[in-house]
Amino acid sequence: MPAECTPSNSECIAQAARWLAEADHLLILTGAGLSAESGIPTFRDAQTGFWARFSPQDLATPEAFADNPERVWNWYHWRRTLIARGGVNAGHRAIAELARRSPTTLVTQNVDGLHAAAGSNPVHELHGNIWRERCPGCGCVDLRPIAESTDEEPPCCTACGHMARPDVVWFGETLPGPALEAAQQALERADCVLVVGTSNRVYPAAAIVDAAVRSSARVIELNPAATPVSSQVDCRITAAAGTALPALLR
Ligand code: BJW
Ligand code: ZN
Repeated sequence: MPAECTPSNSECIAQAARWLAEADHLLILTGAGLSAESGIPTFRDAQTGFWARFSPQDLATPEAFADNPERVWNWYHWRRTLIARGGVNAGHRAIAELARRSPTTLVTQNVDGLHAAAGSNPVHELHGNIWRERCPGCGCVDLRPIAESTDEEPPCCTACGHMARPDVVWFGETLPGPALEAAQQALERADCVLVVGTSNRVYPAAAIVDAAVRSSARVIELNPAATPVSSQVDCRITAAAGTALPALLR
């Protein structure tokens, strides 16, 4: 039975800050809402989310890439310019600081690389990284960061010449095993789970949160809007991450 965090956000923040300080092992799971205050759109927010303007079937599936790689690459080039322009925000920095204070596993659905830019290490990226490219031909991953440009030519693999693709996880694709395993292991030992800025609708990432609310860990959700697990978490902070996360440190 969740200890409903009804009174006010400031009381919820005080409660959550105590739980974070007491945690022996903290699991943090983040989503697009964390980077919203960097000016990077989320996916599912009405009006402002990417999926309010673009069809996921046309941009984030292997079929879309096979059908029109230029369109897909252009979208990712444009998103990289938004990320480079926005940079890290106070929420990314606060998460890096939380991980310095307690043993923490940081798992993100975000592909923007902003956790690492804020100093978090390691970062377990469930949906890949937009700054890397991968070759579907020979499987190699180009670890040189992709230049921030709006170059419209899809890049080719330097090893085999096949057209490369963004190293991200599209619908219908499996998630990277090591990141998923890190999340599952952290779930087994975590006594506190902080879920920030995700709609908890995309599986299997959302299954991590489903499992957390069934576990004995204290689950804190930080999101201005309700999600499918909001009624089951132990503490719900309905605020923007860039404000509430720094407040949790104070
Ligand atoms: C703020 C804020 C602020 C705003 N502060 N908060 C079980 C049930 C149903 C379906 C499935 C299932 N299992 C699998 C599926 C299918 C599918 C899926 O989940 N579909 C559902 C959407 C219906 N899953 C998959 O296909 C996955 N693969 C898979 O399961 O493989 C297994 C398999 C393979 C083959 C055969 C058989 C099985 C892969 C999912 C890949 C997701 N990829 C994307 C895009 C690619 C990466 C990229 O280009 O960026 O990843 S989709 C998009 O959604 C992106 C995100 O990482 C992901 C999650 O979104 P997120 O982060 O939650 O963002 P939003 O926009 O949804 O929410 C933002 C939240 O922030 C909101 O709640 C706001 O309120 C909040 N917010 N401002 C704090 N300032
Ligand atoms: Zn190749």
